[in-house]
Amino acid sequence: MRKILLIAVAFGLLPLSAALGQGVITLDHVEGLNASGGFDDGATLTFHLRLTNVGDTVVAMANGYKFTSDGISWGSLHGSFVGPLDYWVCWLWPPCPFDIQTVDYFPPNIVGFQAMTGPSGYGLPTGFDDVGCTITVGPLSVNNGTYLTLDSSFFPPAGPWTWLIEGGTAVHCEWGGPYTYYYIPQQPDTWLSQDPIYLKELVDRIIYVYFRPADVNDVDLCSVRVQDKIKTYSQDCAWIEGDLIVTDVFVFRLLSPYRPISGTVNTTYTVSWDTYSGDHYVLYGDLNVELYPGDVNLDGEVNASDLIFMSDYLFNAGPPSQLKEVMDIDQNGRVDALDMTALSRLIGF
Ligand SMILES: [Ca+2]
Ligand SMILES: [Ca+2]
Repeated sequence: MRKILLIAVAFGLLPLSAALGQGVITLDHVEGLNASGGFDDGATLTFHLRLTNVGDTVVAMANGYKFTSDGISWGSLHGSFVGPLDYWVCWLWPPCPFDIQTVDYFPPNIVGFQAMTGPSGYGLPTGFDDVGCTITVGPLSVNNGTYLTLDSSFFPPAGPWTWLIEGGTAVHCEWGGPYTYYYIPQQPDTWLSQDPIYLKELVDRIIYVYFRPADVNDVDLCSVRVQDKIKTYSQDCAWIEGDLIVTDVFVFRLLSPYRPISGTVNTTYTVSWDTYSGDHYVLYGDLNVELYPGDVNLDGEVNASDLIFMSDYLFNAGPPSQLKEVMDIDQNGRVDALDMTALSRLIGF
């Protein structure tokens, strides 16, 4: 008899009564989202649906769900009864809420759950509040789309969204959705080949900037810029190393906005790029500088050659240091003969 009632409802033969407040199906949580709270291209998402019954015992249910999007497609849809409604749990440890459960698929975007009590089922009891169904969708393919929405649905052939209580009365089950999630690629990060930067240790004054994009092959390598304007130094364009993109910059160009540098610098830099798919990205990374006062010729040593460099600058019209502020050994704001004395003392002469 109950099976006949369910089928009758599923085919739309019974009118729905207006007994509101029976219960609600809500989205408990989603597995597969990234740290940004969105989904990546290629992600597989599992929606966990919570069934809450605040009315009479439900002896049969028919609930359908549909996915809509603006350009997101997926490999497959899969629905399961889980938790107390799991078929195998019921089979091993009867009695259970429902004896008969079916998951129906209507490609490409609808999945329906039907269940009913039989000889041993006791129905979804008053006060039931647990995750009872999951829907897994994926892998997702992002084709210029931005969102994926899960909503309630009638499903063919005219299967309504309803619960039945004892006596065959169809009652209204509320739906907490629709629930929408967005394509928000996991934000990649960036770092420098040296942090903090020790100028004396930099070979050829070059520092490398690394970042991890969502797809290295989608990066326009010639669009990569550090600090919004600095192009790759040693080559025409940035290059790929595994799942990273690398660009290099002449360190004094990188540091120029922070000069004069008279001590430790703690700030951030940016690296930006365009993708072939039309997006523009900007990332922030840590930029810290440690100075070695006295290494005025920046050759990695603090010794007599620095005294000669300083002397040439002060008295023989020699070139200044590439980081002129390091010549202000006594840090009084001027570079003069007193710094020669201070440098001599620093070196130990
Ligand atoms: Ca030196
Ligand atoms: Ca000085």
